[in-house]
Amino acid sequence: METLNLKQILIPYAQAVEELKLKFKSIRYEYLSLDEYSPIEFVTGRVKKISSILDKANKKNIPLTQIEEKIEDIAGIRIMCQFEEDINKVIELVRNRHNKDLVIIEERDYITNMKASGYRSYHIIVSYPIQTAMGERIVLAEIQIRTLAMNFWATIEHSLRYKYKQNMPESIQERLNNAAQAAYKLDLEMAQIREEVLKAQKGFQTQSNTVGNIFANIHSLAKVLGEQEMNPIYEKFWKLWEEDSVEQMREFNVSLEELLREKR
Ligand code: 0O2
Ligand code: 0O2
Repeated sequence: METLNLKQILIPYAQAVEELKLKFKSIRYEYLSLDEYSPIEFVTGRVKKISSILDKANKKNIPLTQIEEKIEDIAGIRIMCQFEEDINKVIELVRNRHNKDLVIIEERDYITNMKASGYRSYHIIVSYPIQTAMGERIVLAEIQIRTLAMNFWATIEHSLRYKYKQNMPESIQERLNNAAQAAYKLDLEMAQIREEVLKAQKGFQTQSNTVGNIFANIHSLAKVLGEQEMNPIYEKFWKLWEEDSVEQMREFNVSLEELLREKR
């Protein structure tokens, strides 16, 4: 009976996860469309499994009637960043939405205050309104923000912890501690070359957007120009493609836009 009710209780959480995932993925898309570097690398989300909810309720002595108020991570969103610095940017993005589409309930900084296990991540607990067929429901969600290195460590540690429960062999515990140190050092190292990586990625993104624009313009021109007029355009494109010059590609795209304006 309780399991049945729990199943029903979880329905709006699935919607909260889908909506929040979409919102953060859209932020990434927005940055990339503008040829900007995105502080969000990728986003995942999940609704906590009923068995994990029951485990947590049992461990923390939470009555089943209070699960929704007391278990804050039934809806979980995870935002991965390339660099530690990006995490601050994402935190700001979330804070700017406070009292707009979500309400921040609590922030937990396990980055400055690493957990004893070696776990590092920034957690923001939010309440999030869901419009359902039965009216508005407000659910809690946990947003975890972490770097790729933090995520790598946490994912592996989580599966080992799940496997061994309370009986993690000391040798594995020690290796995990070393790995946590290594992940921490990796983030420090990467921070040193962040500017270089950013420049390289921005160049690649600009080129890929310019090529996309060129294709769209060629497609439009092909509708108004004959084959003879289009052939030199195709030839020019392939020549520039081989030369791999972003600047020349951009100029070519400007000339295509002008041509398109003339022909319209
Ligand atoms: P793309 O085109 O792969 O970038 P969904 O409902 O399918 O949108 P869901 O169910 O949450 O998303 O999928 P999942 O498996 O949790 O992964 C979410 C997104 O994160 C997927 O991208 C994965 O490709 C991406 N992802 C997962 N692990 C990694 C990783 O280690 N590195 C990188 N860069 N991306 C990863 P999308 O949204 O399907 O689109
Ligand atoms: P899932 O769904 O398996 O990921 P706690 O009492 O520590 O369990 P609390 O106080 O409710 O949890 O909240 P906390 O610590 O802010 O966040 C809990 C979630 O953070 C965990 O969810 C993990 O996703 C992550 N987390 C916290 N500590 C660790 C850790 O030491 N290692 C790893 N890998 N992840 C951690 P759950 O409950 O594990 O659920």
